[in-house]
Amino acid sequence: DLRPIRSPRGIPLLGNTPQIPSTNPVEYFGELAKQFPEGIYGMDIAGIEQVFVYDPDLIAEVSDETRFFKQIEKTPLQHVRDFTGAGLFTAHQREEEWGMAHRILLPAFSQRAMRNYFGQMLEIAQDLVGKWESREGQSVNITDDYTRLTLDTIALSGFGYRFGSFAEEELHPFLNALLESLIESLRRSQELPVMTRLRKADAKKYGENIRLMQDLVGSVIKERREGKGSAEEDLLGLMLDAVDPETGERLYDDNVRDQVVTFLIAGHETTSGLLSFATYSLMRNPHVLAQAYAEVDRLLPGDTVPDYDTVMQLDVIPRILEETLRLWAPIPAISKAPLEDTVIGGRYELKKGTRVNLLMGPLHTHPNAWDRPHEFDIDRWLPENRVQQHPHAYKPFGNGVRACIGRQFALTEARLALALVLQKFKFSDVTDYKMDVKEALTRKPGNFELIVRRRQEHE
Ligand code: MNH
Repeated sequence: DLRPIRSPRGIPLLGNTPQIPSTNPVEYFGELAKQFPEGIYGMDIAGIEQVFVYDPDLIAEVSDETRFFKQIEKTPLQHVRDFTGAGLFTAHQREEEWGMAHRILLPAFSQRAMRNYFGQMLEIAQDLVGKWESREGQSVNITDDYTRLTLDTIALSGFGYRFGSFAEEELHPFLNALLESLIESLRRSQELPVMTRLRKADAKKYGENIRLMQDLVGSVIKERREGKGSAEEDLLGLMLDAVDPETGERLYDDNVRDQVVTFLIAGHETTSGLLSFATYSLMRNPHVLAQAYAEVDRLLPGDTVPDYDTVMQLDVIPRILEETLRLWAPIPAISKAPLEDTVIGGRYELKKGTRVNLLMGPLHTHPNAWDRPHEFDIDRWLPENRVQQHPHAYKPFGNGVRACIGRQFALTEARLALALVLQKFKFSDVTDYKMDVKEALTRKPGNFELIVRRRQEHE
């Protein structure tokens, strides 16, 4: 009993291409979902048929790794490869580099391994606190400072490299090069190659930005090889020295470079977004903020310096992060493709290789899986409520073997940062900030500023 996958009305020849906005396209795809309550729709974009899915039962099928895989072709990641190559995030499943790096690095991302990074995470979180203490009563750009935090944290704990972002008024040039490269790669994925070839000046700038990122990473690796910087078992140490148990080989030099660029990107953009959206959500939900303050004052009274075990005892803060990832997933969509022609939901035909986009927003608020879906309710994440959840209605870290390797890292870092920030500061939102999402490969609040003040006793 097959049924066609419905589509928004398009235009002859051009299909749906002209209706897709160049800014925040995923937000637009989420809006369209409201017109297709069946939880799936299709669109013809630049001559390629794409499918959008957000019904939890359909997502359960798309999450079946015997039927679907992470396909890089036909997605923007194909162009992101211009600067991350066969790094973990953008590697084709068939590329040997993916399996080698995955096997070598997986132990470094276990919950147990997080203890090793904690000292460095704390050091950078204290840099953030120091900056905000010096801005008493002033407006700070929350997202930019969380970006400094997360970039400096992954660079120091992963590679023993100090960006020193908190000492600078401007964000590090690496970040500008990254942002411009991401924009260019997304643009390339939305136009015909003939158009890309005409934009000669943009191509030149793209090349320069990529060189800037690769040169920076090259010097990090060189310093390590020359024995400067920490030589411990951090990510870089593993990548340079460890032997893959399956092939008996080390990672190739170019691949180490691509992995470091990958981790610098994947390791900071998303966590910065998470912390920004969490702070925003706390401002909007004062009763939850009060619970968070109460928890911090109980576990970290006065100026107690957090240690790893205390951070692992937090309960309210982790639930704030889970709920933030539900309503504001920093990666708003991921793509999968069927390995062979298949049918989902017993009725929708998908051809092998079709780009199937999982839309986090509509999935994470789907009425079949969530009560009061748009309410920020951290009690959903109490153990007794968790067990009743739909098993495939929450995918902020992706799915299967290609799910986020840095999940524990992100959550440990974010728990610590939020706890420390709440121990020290209160915020006021005098401009009554209205959420203004900015999408690149990930999404973040744009121009999110708050006034920071030190908390006094009994506040
Ligand atoms: Mn992360 C893959 C979300 C933090 C490193 N990450 C993914 C995917 C999602 C994701 C979704 C799957 C993408 C896809 O299917 O195409 N990641 C997050 C979120 C946070 C996050 C929401 C923070 C919050 N990620 C981090 C951190 C690191 C990291 C921190 C590194 C320290 N992530 C990765 C890598 C991959 C990945 C590497 C690719 C893994 C693979 O394909 O093998």
